[in-house]
Amino acid sequence: MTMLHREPAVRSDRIPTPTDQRLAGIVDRVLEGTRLSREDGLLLYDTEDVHTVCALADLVRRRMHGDITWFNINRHINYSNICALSCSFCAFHRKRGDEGAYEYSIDQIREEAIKASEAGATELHIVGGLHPWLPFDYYTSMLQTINEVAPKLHIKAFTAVEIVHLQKISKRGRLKYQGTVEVLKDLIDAGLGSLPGGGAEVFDDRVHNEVFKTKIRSDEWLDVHKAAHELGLNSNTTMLYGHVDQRAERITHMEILRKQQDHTLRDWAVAQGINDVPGDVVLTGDAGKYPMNRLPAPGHDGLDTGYFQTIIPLPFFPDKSVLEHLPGPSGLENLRTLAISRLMLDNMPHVKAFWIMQTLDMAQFMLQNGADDIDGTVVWYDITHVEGASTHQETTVGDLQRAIREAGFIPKERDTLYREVERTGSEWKLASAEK
Ligand code: V47
Repeated sequence: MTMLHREPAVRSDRIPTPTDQRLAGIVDRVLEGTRLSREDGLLLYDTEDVHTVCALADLVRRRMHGDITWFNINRHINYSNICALSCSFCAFHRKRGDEGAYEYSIDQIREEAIKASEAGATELHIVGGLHPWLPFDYYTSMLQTINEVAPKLHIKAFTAVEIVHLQKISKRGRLKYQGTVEVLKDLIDAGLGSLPGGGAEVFDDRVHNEVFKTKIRSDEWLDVHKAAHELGLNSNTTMLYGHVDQRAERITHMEILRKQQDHTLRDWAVAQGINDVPGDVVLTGDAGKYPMNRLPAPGHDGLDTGYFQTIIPLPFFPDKSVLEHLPGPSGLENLRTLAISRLMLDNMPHVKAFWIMQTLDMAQFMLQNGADDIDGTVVWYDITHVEGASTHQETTVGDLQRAIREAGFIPKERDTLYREVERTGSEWKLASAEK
């Protein structure tokens, strides 16, 4: 893996004097590269001085990634919207026989994989509902078929919620954690490359009971990702906020993720002599105290496991859900939440502004306030339809690059594991391949 060595693009003198004096300590800690506390997180939400919150997030983002913004060329496949659950925030789920209920056949998935590969995509992002009747071998056949027809495509598939469902239907493993490991091994053998971050929602029992009671709880979600990391898979994480959750509960969510990532990265950090390990693994500090822009791919530079690559804050989109009466978060709340995620999640290499849920216009602001990744070309997306979008939610590479440049950054294409991609038309290879 190639480490990019460059000087931090933002100097401390670019941080304006806070108009809220209570932020002075936080400014010092961010400049020092010291971990922020829960109280700091709450204050970042409480303050009216959003400008300073965003400027701090931008400083950290530029320390880690300089002027680069990552994007990828991908396709989403939502293989079925039939779901045994009926979460009140979700407008995607249908029951069998409902109008609009669908499931892809393996032949349809094969076709989509061929089309994606011919178009030069590097990734398929595959998620769906908890289908009550599809057997376990539907899922392994799906992965095997994609691998056969498009072996270069990285398959990022199945949220932790789906993995637990697959564990149940595959009847593998009498012990819960061991069962997760076994089902993941089967999926890896069939071609699974990483886990997406969906289904995390907000790690809080009160919120869980109110809006997604039948879904797995935070401990199970975290265990699936732990097992994936132990097996060498990378994964992402999300936070679906702005419905019935309180801001303090979002900070709890961030603290829980940070703690799990500390555990995952501690051995690697000790091997690298980073920070004051064992303890916090802070990657957002000054140059020299952390690997300049990102963690190595699993299996490199003393890192034996996978890890969380990216936090993707997802603003709740109320339309057509049971919670349609709620307003959803405002643009400013989205910006603040993204900036706070960057500041609190100091051991998460990347922060993604998923343009489909933020809109491309808003995602541009987010790049200037903590995000270093905008996701990809997507093409088909059925889970949310922001601003009345159809399922065809595609943007071109040109549009992504233009949006990134206009926001003041240099667009760089990545693969799913954040390795730089070199491309001529639909032909691509990893930039590190020739080095
Ligand atoms: O799991 C569902 C959320 C997630 C709504 O890993 C909603 O790279 C807002 O996880 N309003 C799917 N959000 C999206 C997701 C994702 C997206 C892009 C990249 C990655 C990645 C992951 O969307 C679901 C759920 O948490 N969701 N309904 C809604 N009404």
